[in-house]
Amino acid sequence: MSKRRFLVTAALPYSNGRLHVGHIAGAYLPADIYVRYLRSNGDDVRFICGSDDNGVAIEISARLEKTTPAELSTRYNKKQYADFEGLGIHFDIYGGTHQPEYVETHNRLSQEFFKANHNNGHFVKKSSEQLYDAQADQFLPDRYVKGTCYHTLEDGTPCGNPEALGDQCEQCGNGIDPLQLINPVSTITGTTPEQRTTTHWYLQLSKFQGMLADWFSLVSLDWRSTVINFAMGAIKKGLPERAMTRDLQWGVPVPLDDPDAQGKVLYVWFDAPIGYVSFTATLCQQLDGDWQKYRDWWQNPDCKIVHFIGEDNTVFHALIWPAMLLGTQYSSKEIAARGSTYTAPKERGYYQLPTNVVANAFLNIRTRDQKEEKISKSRKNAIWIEDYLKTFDPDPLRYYLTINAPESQRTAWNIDDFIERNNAELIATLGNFVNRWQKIVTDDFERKVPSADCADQLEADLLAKLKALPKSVGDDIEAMRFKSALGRIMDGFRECNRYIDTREPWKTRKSDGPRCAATIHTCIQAVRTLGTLLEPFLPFAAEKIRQSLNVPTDQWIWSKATDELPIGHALGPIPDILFRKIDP
Ligand code: B3M
Ligand code: ZN
Repeated sequence: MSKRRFLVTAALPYSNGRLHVGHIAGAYLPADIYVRYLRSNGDDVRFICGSDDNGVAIEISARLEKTTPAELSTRYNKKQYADFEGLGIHFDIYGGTHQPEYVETHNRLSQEFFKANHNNGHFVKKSSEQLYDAQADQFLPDRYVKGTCYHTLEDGTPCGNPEALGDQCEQCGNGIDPLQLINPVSTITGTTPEQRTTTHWYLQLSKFQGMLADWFSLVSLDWRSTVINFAMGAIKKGLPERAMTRDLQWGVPVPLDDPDAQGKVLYVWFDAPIGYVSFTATLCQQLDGDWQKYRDWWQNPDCKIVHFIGEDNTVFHALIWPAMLLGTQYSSKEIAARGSTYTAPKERGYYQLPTNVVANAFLNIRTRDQKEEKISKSRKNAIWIEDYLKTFDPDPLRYYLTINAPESQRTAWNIDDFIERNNAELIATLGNFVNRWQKIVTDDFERKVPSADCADQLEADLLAKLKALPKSVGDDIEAMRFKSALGRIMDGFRECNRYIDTREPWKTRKSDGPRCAATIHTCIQAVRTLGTLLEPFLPFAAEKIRQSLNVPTDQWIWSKATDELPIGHALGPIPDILFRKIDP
């Protein structure tokens, strides 16, 4: 059977801050589990990530930290990479849209994308009034203007919120046109902005609606309903045109021979997803000596493309990015002629639409006084990965963020729950089962798999349950149900603990040697299966288990998870402690 091919991406973090547990739960951990599973399953995978370095947020952070965007983004790119590595999240490449080794390829591909869409007639050039901060010498993005809300409430009184932001008023919930704000203030310099005229290129998203809706109807059963519902809802309301250029220094220059394009860059959300492509190209250059090989992954119907993101990125990945991809292939006339029919390209040479866009909801934080709130830098309630890793091991975090994953709705990080699950589930259930028979197999059987002559129905039942697990856990992972998949493995450990409690080998070792041997034999086979299935979730513990069973890495794979270790097989050393107790 030929290998399946997958290109998996995880959202590119902005390189102006550190990573916290919410980021990891949202996109990176599920992506890493999925990739590890695919590899264990024998599939061919490329796992792509890197930092999102362009855009106004990076420029402003650099100004606040009194440094340059280049220095700032490189510093955070390195920190984020170290955080991922510390958690065992290994990408095949960790690029950065403005990092020295990546920026040239990234800019070239981004500009090609823009030109292809431009030549295909998907942009309209328009002038409009925007707020300008003369002191900072830049146009103000909506989020960087504050002022008094001009909306009227249902009872006829004015909202009057003096802290309304340029995109939305948090008090009355209405959208805000920054030009209408009363007493607008730039949040960059605190000065009063003026109005100036500027010109931008607007992507005509509404033209793609029919094709996108048709595409969603084809994939809807495989995608999470939260993503499909969001995307279809947006299409029902109608997709507004969106400016894909900005008045900024820092970014990808607009590649048009037009005086109005001078000094402008692409909107960061235009070039960011192209980072997935440009990092793939750099990876192909590194691996195959040919950057053009990226087409083998992106423009090849044999390859499945899967994007892992947090919920706030859904509009960009499920609607705008697919429109940009279609826009490289079809002109606006061709799209009008096709109406609402989407057909996936069958030949090579055209960008494929994503096979799946997997979005998790937000992870909130529950404080010790049981208040649930959004994780935020300004509230100072975040658990930073850098800090976590100074004290704790990666696997307990991976465990907690998976078993408590915000897959279909928001969940909350709760430190007491984290500690409780570490102590009760990882130590008392999982670690305990791996350890309970180690002394017996060492003292009584010279760390060799003993015979199972005396096995009867109880053993057969347990092994039969375990034999079914690779399929059911694998099905869950293929359907992006990571929480359920890990739950099944933990149920397996619970079952094993009940089994050993029934058999009591610590008693039978004195009274009934053959019975004891069959029990230990069965425990070893059970740990072989469960340990192999654990690898995508808890790779550090799984590796210790593998060494203690003395199974070679090329046998430590999904299809061999239920292969029995033969009688007489010599185990490795007693495993190092798998999980450390955490004192509340
Ligand atoms: N940097 C937003 C975020 O980190 C953005 C993702 C880009 S993915 C192409 O939430
Ligand atoms: Zn308001």
